[in-house]
Amino acid sequence: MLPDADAAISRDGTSLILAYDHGLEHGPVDFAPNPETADPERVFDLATHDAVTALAVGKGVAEAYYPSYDDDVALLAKLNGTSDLWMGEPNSAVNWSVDYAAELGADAVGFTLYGGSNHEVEMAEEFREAQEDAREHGLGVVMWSYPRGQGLKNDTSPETIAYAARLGLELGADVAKVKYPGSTEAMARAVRMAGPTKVVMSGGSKADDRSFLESVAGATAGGAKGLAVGRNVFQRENPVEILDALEALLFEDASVDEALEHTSTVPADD
Ligand code: FBP
Repeated sequence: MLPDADAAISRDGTSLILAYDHGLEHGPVDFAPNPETADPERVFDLATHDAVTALAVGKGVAEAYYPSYDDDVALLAKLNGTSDLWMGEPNSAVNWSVDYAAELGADAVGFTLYGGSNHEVEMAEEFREAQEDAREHGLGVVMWSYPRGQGLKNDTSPETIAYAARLGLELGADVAKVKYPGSTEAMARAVRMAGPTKVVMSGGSKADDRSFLESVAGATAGGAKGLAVGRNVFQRENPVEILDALEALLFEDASVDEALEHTSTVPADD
């Protein structure tokens, strides 16, 4: 981890990364709730929202769309990814090099590591190459740190998430993106384990406005420096509203109730 390596994808040390690698990771099913979002241009337009500090996409989408947005959007090049059609032990193909990502104008690179998978060793070796190449280009490195595989099924227990965050530090990530472990205390432990590596919360499947914003507030109260979110933004009927709410929560010190005023959810009575 290098100080300020994430500066290009953060604002005042906090990141709101819009993740849009779902067409690869999950397939078209993720676009069904808001079919317009199958069109990457819609999501690039969303990424121009002031709240968004970077857009995470794979190579093909970056190649096709980023040239029209490179003045307005910071590119987080998601280097590896595998489709949901793959039925083997968790693994992720490296789909583009850091050199090519830099050529396309990337501001940082992203890499999934499935700690605990039978493929952990090769993934860690691939991460090592990407991390060192990123250093040569002066690019920050974000690790999607998702322990899973063998006996570990998408585990979000506090101990597993603390380990996931620690893997980010141990392997040289500037930012570790981990699932929300369910409480502020558990997130605080993960943040402690990550040391200088910043921890951001992974958005998860779509939740109602209040629960989603409460989990973001819980994570940041535990020291998380923002979030990387996909479905909880682009699957909403009005993604701009939730981005307004996230901007208030992450960058303007708003409470959850105050942030909810940007959405159509009616705040609870006192
Ligand atoms: P979400 O906010 O939609 O959960 O996106 C975050 C993310 O890490 C994406 O970048 C990725 O496509 C997806 O989650 C992977 O989710 P999982 O592997 O847990 O199904």
